[in-house]
Amino acid sequence: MNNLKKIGFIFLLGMGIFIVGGNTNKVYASEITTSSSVVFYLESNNKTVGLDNTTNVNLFINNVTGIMAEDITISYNTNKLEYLNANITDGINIIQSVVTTSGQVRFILSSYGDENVIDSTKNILQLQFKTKEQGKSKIQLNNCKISDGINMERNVLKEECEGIVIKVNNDVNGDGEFTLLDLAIDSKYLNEDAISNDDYTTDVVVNGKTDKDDLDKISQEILKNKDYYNFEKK
Ligand SMILES: [Ca+2]
Ligand SMILES: [Ca+2]
Repeated sequence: MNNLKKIGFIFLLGMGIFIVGGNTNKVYASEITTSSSVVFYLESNNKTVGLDNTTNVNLFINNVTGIMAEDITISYNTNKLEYLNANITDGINIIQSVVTTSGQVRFILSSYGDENVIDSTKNILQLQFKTKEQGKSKIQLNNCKISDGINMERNVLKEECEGIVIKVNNDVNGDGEFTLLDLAIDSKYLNEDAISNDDYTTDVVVNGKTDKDDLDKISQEILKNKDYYNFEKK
């Protein structure tokens, strides 16, 4: 190795040590990507819903500024959920919406003029689904794009999209059958606002309240539940 090569080698070795050493406590600009920041996400007030009930799911845009248009595909399992409709927020237009039979809805949205440019977190769509099957059901976001109306148009990465899991409970406590316990739970919360959480779905006859109609429906279902108590069997 001649002197010139030696100097070059030492220089490169030094740079390598510097870079490796630097990585331990330095964040490079290229590492600060929006991939750690969610651009689109779904949210619902009721993550647990009764069977054959409707539930609202809100689509939010987040962590972006200067956005004028969006192309979003929402996918779900048609055995578990039925898509009913979508409402938009003021200032946003649904230019196109396409529903497939395989469980996808695509929305092409745009802001209504520059005064409605999206500069902060915003709920842009309210989607309504009907529950069809007990269990957990995912609603996902795919193939999303955004544009600023100047010169930027980009795909929103998969990791920048956050879907939602809806838990569909047929009965009150979600064990899959109506028994006396379901009746007892609703009786405990009678005449209070409906409870919808990971443990209970008290609003069996949906009206936002835990009420007498819920008790009647639960008791009818208990009578039908032959696995629980087959009263007529001698
Ligand atoms: Ca139950
Ligand atoms: Ca009710």
